Formats: sequence, C-alpha cells, structure tokens
Amino acid sequence: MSDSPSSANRKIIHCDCDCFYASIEMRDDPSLRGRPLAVGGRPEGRGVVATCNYEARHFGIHSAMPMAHALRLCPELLILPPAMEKYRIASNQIQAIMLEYSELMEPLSLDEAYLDVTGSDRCQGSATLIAREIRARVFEQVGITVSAGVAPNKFLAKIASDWNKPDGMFVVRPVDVADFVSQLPVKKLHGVGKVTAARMHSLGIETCADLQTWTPEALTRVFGSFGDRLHQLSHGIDDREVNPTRERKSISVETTYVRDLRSLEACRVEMGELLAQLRKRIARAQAGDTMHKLFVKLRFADFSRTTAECVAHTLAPARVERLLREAHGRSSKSVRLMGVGIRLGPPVTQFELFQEPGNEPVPDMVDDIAEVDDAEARHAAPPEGADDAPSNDAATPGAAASSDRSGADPA
Ligand code: DCP
Ligand code: MG
Repeated sequence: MSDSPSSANRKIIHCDCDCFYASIEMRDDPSLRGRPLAVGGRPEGRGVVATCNYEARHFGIHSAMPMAHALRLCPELLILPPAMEKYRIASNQIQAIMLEYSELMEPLSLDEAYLDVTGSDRCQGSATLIAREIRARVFEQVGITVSAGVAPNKFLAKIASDWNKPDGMFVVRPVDVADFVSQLPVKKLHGVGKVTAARMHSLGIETCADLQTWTPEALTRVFGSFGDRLHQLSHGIDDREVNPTRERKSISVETTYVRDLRSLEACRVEMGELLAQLRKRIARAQAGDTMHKLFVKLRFADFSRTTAECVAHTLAPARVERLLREAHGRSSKSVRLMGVGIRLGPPVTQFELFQEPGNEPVPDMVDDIAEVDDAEARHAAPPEGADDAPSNDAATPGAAASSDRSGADPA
C-alpha cells in the first residue's frame, strides 16, 4: 500500500464501538442483555455514568450523568463498575483487526479510531467493503458490535459512524458530500457544543447550509479563530490526515459555563473542581513525570481567548492560581470557558524536579493559542473512569475533559 494523499479523494473509515463498556459486560454475561445497564460509579457517592446500553438510553440515561439521577430515571437499572483491563484488551484486539487493512490507523480513545484505506488493496480497494468486513470480524472475534462511517475525510467519517448507530454503517461518497453537509445541524460539527450552538441558533444558524451563507470574515468576527474552521466544515472540507504516530501532547480539562463567571473569585472556585479532574486524568494516564508545562486557558464573553503558560513539572495550586490571575487580568470581560492542563515531554529527571522554580515570577508566558474548542468536541477524548468523567453536577452540561492523545493503548 502507498502513503495517503493529503488532498481530496481519500477514503477514511471511522469505527466507534456501540455502548463500549456496556457491550463488553453484556458479552461476558449474556443475562445482562435486554435489561437497562449502566457502567460507572456508585450512586451513593458522586459516581457518574461512564456509559449505558441502549435499553437504558430509552430512559434518558447518558454518559456523564450522575448515577443517582440515572437510578431515579430507571429504578431497575443494573449498575456495574468499570473493568478497564477488559476494555483495553478488547480495544487492542479491534485495533489489530483494523491494522490488517491499513497501517494508517489513528486511535482516538479505547473504542474509536480512524483508518485511512486510500492506498489499501484489500476488498478490491473498496472502503465500504473494508468497513463491512471489519465490523463482521470484530463481532466474530471480539464479540461486540462496532458502527462505522466511510467518507472522504475524518470529519464526515466521524459523523457517518454515528448516523446508523448502533450496529450500523453509513457511507458518504464524494458526490454526496454537498447534499450531506448542507442538511447537517450545526451541533454535529466538531467544536460546536451546546453553548456555541445556542449562540448560532440566536443568529438564525441551524444547519451547515445556513453557515454557508456567512463569509469566513463574518464568522471570525463572531466566533474568533474558530470562524475559518467553521467555514471549512460547513462546506464539508477537512484536510486533517489520519496520523498513526500522533503522540499525546497534552492533558487538559475545561468547561464552558452556562452562566459566565463574572469575577476572578468565581473562577478560582470553579478552578478547584477542574484541578481535581485534571489530577485524576494525569494519574490515570500515568503522565505525571512527563509534565513540562502548565497552562490555564480562558475564553471570554466576546469569544476572545488567552492562555497563560509556564514551565512546571508539578501541579502546584499556587502556580495555577498565578496563571489564572495572569490570564484573567488580560480582559475585563466575564469568562465563558475555563481550562487547565499540562503539556507533556520526555520524562523529567529527579535533577530537573529538584531545580524546579518555586514561587519565582512565571516565565514563558504564551498568549492566545488558537485551537478548536476541545471541551465542546465530544470525541476529543472520552474519559474512561466513571468517577473521572466530567460530572454535570460539578459545573454545567457543557463540561468535558479533553486530551491530545493517541497510541495503541490510550490510557
Ligand atoms: N466514556 C466515559 N465517560 C464519558 C463518555 C464515555 O467513561 N463521559 C467511556 C465509556 C464508553 C467509552 O468511553 O463506553 C466510549 O465512549 P463513546 O462516547 O463512544 O460511548 P459508547 O461507546 O459507550 O456509546 P456509543 O454507542 O454512543 O458510541
Ligand atoms: Mg462508542
């Protein structure tokens, strides 16, 4: 097979397992099938739903919902704790199957991955047949169903895999792209979460066809640096390559607040919750000794954003607070999104740790890192541990955790 061209005419498959953790549990105990089942934390504590099967979804239960609330919606709900090791094994098996069709495989989380089959000669080079075969083999060999989307780029393939869930697939051929995107609701776009969608609706923008009537300049005026990207997505354009070697570069958590935070004090209060989530994610990823920088990111009511960043090898709250104060001081507007995260590098030596500055002035401030609003991009990185999943009672429905990552075993 050959390298994938970066332009048009690519063939991308996106695979996403159906109610992944719950599927594995039902596979291992078929008596669970047909009954509402959630995997996640205990309802007595602050446990949340990591996922639930489709029977439970009929009751309105969904990921990240407090388990106690799920139980009120469905008193007969069966609850199981997550068994990450089993999920990792299944994930590796699925990725191994995908790799037989193309080495250009990019995992996004344990249960989803992109595959670029542009240069593959399997199944007569048909991406549709490859996707069908992968789905059948996963079912036979791993015992769960996976849904697939086939399209000329990542953005559309990801939407397509969701189109006929569960246990379905959907193909967007190059000739179908224009029709397909024009009827697409804006909330389907990567980076458009509840808050941005509400803003769009207030501007009369419901579908990509509506977005297409806006110039990139007009979109940038309203949505900042996300404007250009919105323009491209609304036309079905996405040039991102499937990147099999992408390494996790950062781990972060962020929240878009339904009501803006109007003071530094309000930000500090919410920051405590974000930091607790970040600590858990770093621990789970065993990434503590690869931390090189710390950053605090704010997006203000006018959609401008800023990131304060410093070299750091530990998560000292005083340093986070200083970055928060620094970033907050850069605008007089209230805060609609707040995030905190770390950037990763090679493992840190004891010597570097010893050398780490304490309370000296923060070096290396970086301004305004333009990026898509990860927090609102659901697929950026589904959190795995139920108790680590963004809990709505912690902040708002817009809450999410994110991390740049890859690897065969994204922890
Ligand atoms: N997950 C989690 N916390 C969340 C979201 C997801 O722990 N807030 C975990 C459990 C899921 C897995 O990640 O099984 C995959 O996430 P998906 O978003 O793909 O959800 P599912 O696979 O469970 O369901 P779907 O059929 O909608 O893909
Ligand atoms: Mg899934």
